[in-house]
Amino acid sequence: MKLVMAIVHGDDADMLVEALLRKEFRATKLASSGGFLRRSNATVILGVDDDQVDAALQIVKDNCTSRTEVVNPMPPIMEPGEFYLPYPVEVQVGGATVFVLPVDRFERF
Ligand code: 2BA
Repeated sequence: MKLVMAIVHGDDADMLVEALLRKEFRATKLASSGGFLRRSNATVILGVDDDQVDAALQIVKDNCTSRTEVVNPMPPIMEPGEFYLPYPVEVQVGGATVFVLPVDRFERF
């Protein structure tokens, strides 16, 4: 068994979970936020049999879209009289960042 952890855009998470459930995967959606952008995203975790990992990843791929986000960089520490004109920077956020981990043991009580 494997644990698939997919960090996805918040706007894609519900559709992804629905698509997974339609194919009879079990999934949990956790609220999370990215360390770099500090914006909320979602982490979808699912325990799957080894031979179902590729099918699960395909559903993630089909339901998650990459996006361009605009970030306003933090202004530097300024000396009196210095002038700083902040300009927004574009960052490409992937459709999904996925980790596949081995599961030592799985129980449902
Ligand atoms: P964030 O950390 O908010 O990162 C959002 C996007 O900002 C990243 O998209 C990447 O394009 C850019 N970025 C991140 N760190 C950067 C840096 N140090 N310098 C320049 N640009 C940077 P993705 O790579 O698609 O990541 C989307 C989200 O997936 C991340 O949100 C984070 O929540 C998660 N993530 C990505 N890689 C991860 C990793 N190795 N471990 C844990 N979480 C990860």
